[in-house]
Amino acid sequence: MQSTLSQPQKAALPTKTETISGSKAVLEALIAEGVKTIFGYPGGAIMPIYDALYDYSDQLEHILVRHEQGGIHAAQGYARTSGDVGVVFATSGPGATNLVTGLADAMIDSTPVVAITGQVFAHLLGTDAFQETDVINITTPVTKWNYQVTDAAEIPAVLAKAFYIARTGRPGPVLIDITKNAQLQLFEYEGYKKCDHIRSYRPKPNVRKEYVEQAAALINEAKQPFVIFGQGVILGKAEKEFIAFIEKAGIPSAWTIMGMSAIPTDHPLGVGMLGMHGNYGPNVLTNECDVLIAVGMRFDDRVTGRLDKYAKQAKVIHLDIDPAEIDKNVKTTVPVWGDCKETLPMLTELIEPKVYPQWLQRFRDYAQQELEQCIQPELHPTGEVLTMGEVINTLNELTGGDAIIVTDVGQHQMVACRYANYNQTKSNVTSGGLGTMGFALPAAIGAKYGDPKRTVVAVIGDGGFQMTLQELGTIMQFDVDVKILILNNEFLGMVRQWQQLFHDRRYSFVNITSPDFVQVAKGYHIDGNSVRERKDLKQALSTMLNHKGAYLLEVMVGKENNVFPMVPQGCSVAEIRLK
Ligand SMILES: Cc1ncc(C[n+]2csc(CCOP(=O)(O)OP(=O)(O)O)c2C)c(N)n1
Repeated sequence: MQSTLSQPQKAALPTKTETISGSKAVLEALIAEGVKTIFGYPGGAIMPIYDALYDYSDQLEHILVRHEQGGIHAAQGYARTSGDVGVVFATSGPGATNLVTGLADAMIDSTPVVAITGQVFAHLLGTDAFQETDVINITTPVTKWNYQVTDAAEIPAVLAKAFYIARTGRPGPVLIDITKNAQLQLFEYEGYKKCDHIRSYRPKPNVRKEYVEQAAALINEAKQPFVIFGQGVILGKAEKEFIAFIEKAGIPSAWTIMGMSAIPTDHPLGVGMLGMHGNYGPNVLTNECDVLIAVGMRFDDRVTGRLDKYAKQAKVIHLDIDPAEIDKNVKTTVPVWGDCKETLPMLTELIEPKVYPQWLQRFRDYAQQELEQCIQPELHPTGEVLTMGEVINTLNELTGGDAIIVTDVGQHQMVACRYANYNQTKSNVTSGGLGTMGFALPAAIGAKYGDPKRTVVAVIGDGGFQMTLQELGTIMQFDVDVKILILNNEFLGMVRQWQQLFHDRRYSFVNITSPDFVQVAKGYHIDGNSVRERKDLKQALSTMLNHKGAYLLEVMVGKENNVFPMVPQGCSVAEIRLK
């Protein structure tokens, strides 16, 4: 990967007041916040910031994406693998509106991103000026906070607030819109002060000990407790605390798609993935546990299925940092509002060490049924065509579970998440809540910048790849070492599966033609290959992984390969079907 940076630089903070431009203040703020990489795309209304950036190339690395949507997905990928805030720049009007999907995606998946948009001169606001859009109103529902700056003197404090809000509490995207006059304006700069408090914003509540005690009492009395966890464990950097908790409690634990990789896939208490295409046991047994302990997850409808038939028999303990999540979808018996990095150790101290061999065995029995009826046929098909599962399984063999897997949206996403192995945290990057096709390729670029030492494999469908394939240009220009694995079923597979199962196989506009992906990659000077036969699969994957630099591998898979198990929409989790 080409890096224009040598060593991380210290922020060149002035020791006394000096006169600087608003644009320079923006870049000083980024440096003071520890930002090293910006994803972005220039344009008229953000030109002063780009002009200032010209002098900062030894301190800030700017990755020129090919579309602003690519920029924000890259910033999201960066945030997800680095554990820090991703930053994206865009110009006003179309540049800013191109960020909207990514902001919505970051909002629903709690991803810390700071987006900085240029805006027309303040005196032109409201005049339908060239490339003027009311980005503040457009992005209000899809940002944790947004703000328009019209005076340069506001910039340091506003950006300090932006980073504080993006990364604290339940993280999320923040958009700061800066008018061109404010970027150009000179002002008396008094240095940058990081924000650590905002009136009326309480990112971290004081934990109520009595609720932790009530939760511990419920857990200590439970006969069949079950832990379900989400990305809150990763965002709270509480993986160790979480593992200590489940290991002392001895409780079987299942992850949501966003919680994946918080514990190693082969952890003895890990019983698999929840949700519509999750594993059999954790879905069925949600409706048989007596105490359900939800940690850093939000009871998304894809996880709960039909709510009026969800875990009705269980007492529910919900640990979450966002009070809005408690009682939102599922009525809680004991709410534990707080940062799970704090609440989990408090709970661990109060619980008795236990094991539940018979209860755990029930998960294993269901896993065995799933293995026989679902997994074995997927991994060892009798037919000639490759299945998505065997591709991911072979990838596992070669990466040993050490790679970061970035997925797009569709069948391949569900298969990648179900079949990929993870040894370490922050290894699964996917668009969970919004389900944004086109996410994976740019997010993989950001994921690589966020954790450059690790292998990054983007698993993408033939449909989703065609949504953001222009980012091959970014990969080419900045020599980004991402491996692109396209699972090509010549269909918009997930929609086709639903049409097959619920619309009498009326395949309405899901037949998608693709270009020669290998030739497309070659046009961007990226090597690649395409395979369709089992005998070639392992070698092709190995060549991809061992290739120096980016590589695209297309694997032709069964056209009507379906993803099972599945909880049909409108059904209870207990009605999950193996076929
Ligand atoms: C931007 C966007 N448009 C439409 C959809 C609806 N959708 C969900 S999955 C899917 C099919 C994806 O097809 P492909 O990328 O080929 O992956 P596959 O399901 O075949 O693995 C579609 C159209 C979406 N999730 N995102």
